[in-house]
Amino acid sequence: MSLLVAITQWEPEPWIERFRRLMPERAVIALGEPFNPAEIRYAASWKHPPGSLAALPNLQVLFSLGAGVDHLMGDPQLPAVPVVRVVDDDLTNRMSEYVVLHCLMHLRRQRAYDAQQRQKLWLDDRFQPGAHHVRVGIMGLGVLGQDAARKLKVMGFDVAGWSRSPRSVEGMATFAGAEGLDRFLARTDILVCLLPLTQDTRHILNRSVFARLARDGRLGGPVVINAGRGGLQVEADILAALDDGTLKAATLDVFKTEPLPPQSPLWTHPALTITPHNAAMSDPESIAVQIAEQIRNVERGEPLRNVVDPRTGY
Ligand code: NDP
Ligand code: OXD
Repeated sequence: MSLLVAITQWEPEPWIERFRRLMPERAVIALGEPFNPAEIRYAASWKHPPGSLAALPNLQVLFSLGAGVDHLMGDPQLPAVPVVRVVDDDLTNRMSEYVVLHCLMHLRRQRAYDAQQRQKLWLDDRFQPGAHHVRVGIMGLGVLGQDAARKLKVMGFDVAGWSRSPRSVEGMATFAGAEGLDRFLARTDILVCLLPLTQDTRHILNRSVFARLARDGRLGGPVVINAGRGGLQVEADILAALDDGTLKAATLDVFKTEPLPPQSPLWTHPALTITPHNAAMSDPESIAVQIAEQIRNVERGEPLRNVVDPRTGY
């Protein structure tokens, strides 16, 4: 009944330490330590090396340590067991903080004032539209998208959302599927992407989508904020759209290649704000507790929560 913890790109120690503290009755093994594959019933992964979970004959459940599961779905040798993802209030709150922060930053032109401060320039341009004049469109109305939408509405933004299947969220226009996309884009000044990366969403943030955003908004051009996944965006299209005015500005937390390579032109584009994939970090403290609880529930015969649908891939 052991748990194998397979983490790359994050520090594994805080996770291992918490799992061991929470489940003293079972072995918690870090990938790289010696173990008997037949004893592993559960695995917890953040970007495990592809194939490293393939030969576990008694594996029952695979836990993603993040909300997104594209890092698992990309493993051609992924074991055919239920995949459980993170749904966590702390993570959700952090993402909403990020989305609200960056929508407000674009609304209040903070990057321009930062530049002015460096030059000791006192230029009060006075042109600041109210949030109620700015239309935010959230792509992805799941756990994160809905929470961000609610908090943006509290700030006064005019919020709408787009999802795969029709969703209704109180006090907000919603659009769904390919047939709803054009109308959604046409009423959007700030496009916030909180989609999962799947076969259907890869490269959805492309030139054609940018060109269909509203051109009559109060920000002087459309803005894109992507905190979903790097694979959702075509980075060359973002640069070209910023250069030719199709986009006014963008905030990116996620990239095709992470860490973003030093030679990437994204780093230095004046209209881009870049953060290092930390819009919403997984906190080992709360997430390890949830996983330990799910394991205990499974062993009592209770159903798993937050199971990924293998047909949709999220
Ligand atoms: P959910 O699964 O709860 O929601 C996903 C939403 O995307 C749903 O509304 C879903 O539609 C919609 N969607 C999926 N496919 C399509 C499609 N083809 N067309 C239109 N809409 C689609 O996910 P979360 O909200 O929990 O997380 C979203 C993503 O955020 C994660 O997958 C991850 O990539 C990213 N993330 C990034 C973090 C960061 O730090 N940058 C941290 C955490 C997550 P429907 O409602 O119809 O199912
Ligand atoms: C996640 C992430 O998916 O941190 O949770 O990106």
